[in-house]
Amino acid sequence: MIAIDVHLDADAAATMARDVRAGLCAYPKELAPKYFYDDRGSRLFERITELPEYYPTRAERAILDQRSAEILDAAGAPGTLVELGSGSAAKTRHLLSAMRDAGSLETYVPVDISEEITQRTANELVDEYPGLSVRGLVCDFEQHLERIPDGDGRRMIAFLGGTIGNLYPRQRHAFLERIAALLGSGDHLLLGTDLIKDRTRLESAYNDSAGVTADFNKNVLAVLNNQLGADFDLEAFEHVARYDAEAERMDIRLRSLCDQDVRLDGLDLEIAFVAGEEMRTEISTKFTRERLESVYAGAGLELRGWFTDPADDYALSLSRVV
Ligand code: SAH
Ligand code: AVI
Repeated sequence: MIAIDVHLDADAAATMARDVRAGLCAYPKELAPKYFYDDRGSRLFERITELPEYYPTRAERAILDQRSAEILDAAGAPGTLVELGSGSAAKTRHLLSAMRDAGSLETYVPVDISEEITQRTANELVDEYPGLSVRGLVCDFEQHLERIPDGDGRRMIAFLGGTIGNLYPRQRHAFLERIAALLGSGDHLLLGTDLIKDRTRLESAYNDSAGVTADFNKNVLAVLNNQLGADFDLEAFEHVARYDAEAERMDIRLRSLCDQDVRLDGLDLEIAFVAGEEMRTEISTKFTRERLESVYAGAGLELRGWFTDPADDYALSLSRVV
């Protein structure tokens, strides 16, 4: 019932070492957001989704709660749900339940970089959905998308949570083109995107009063300490999150609170930070329907369905190959 393929090998460790070295030696310094997600990072993200200020998860859940049956109908009643960046699959239950109720549910394919959360999620789902086959893939979805198992019948590939917003435009374009190449003629992509809104709401969603987003952001330093033998002092950095209206994205950084040197034994590298220096750790792009339509068109996809919450804060869109 459960088969999980793990593709985080020596290759992944070498990629991480190369990425981190390049990012820390660049000016300005930058780290990729995929490195937030060790077990602690995944748990911190789960706590973010419950924060009063972080509306995207609630908005997406409301859409899935109300409209999963309609979405699946528009997608031609797929039997296989592939989910990229699946995490805890908390909201995915709405789709899986609607598939079960329609009698189409056969296979769920979670794809995530975090092995612990993928295993945990698979175990929970086979208990909750008797007869469900879970064929998970632990990998970097930007590297190993083509390893997603082929299935018989119609598929829907879901990429929820707004995670597409964490990719730069060029990465996003390449990623959507590769997804398009995986879609057969009856298959669909279901994509979650956060929508542009006023700066105050956006910035408070990423500067929560309980400090969970700050802990999540700093977790990337803990990951480097654990996996690359670094000696980052997490107390010597502060969380910064601002909306860049021109680029239409949140810009999330860590600011050094003092002049400091950090040693990364695993890379045989010593890096200096000056007081006030900012290192970007994530972007989170916000969209409009028009912008998304042109992003889809550039990747050979066409919009077939648009589902928003009542406040128009967030959208799920359904697309297929032109
Ligand atoms: N879909 C869930 C989780 C979103 S958090 C939700 O909507 O709540 C982003 C998820 O994507 C995390 O589970 C993280 O581990 C995963 N992820 C981030 N970058 C990834 C990458 N490059 N390859 C595979 N998974 C990735
Ligand atoms: C996973 N991703 C869509 C989240 C976002 O909103 O961009 C990650 C996050 N970073 C800070 N808070 C949440």
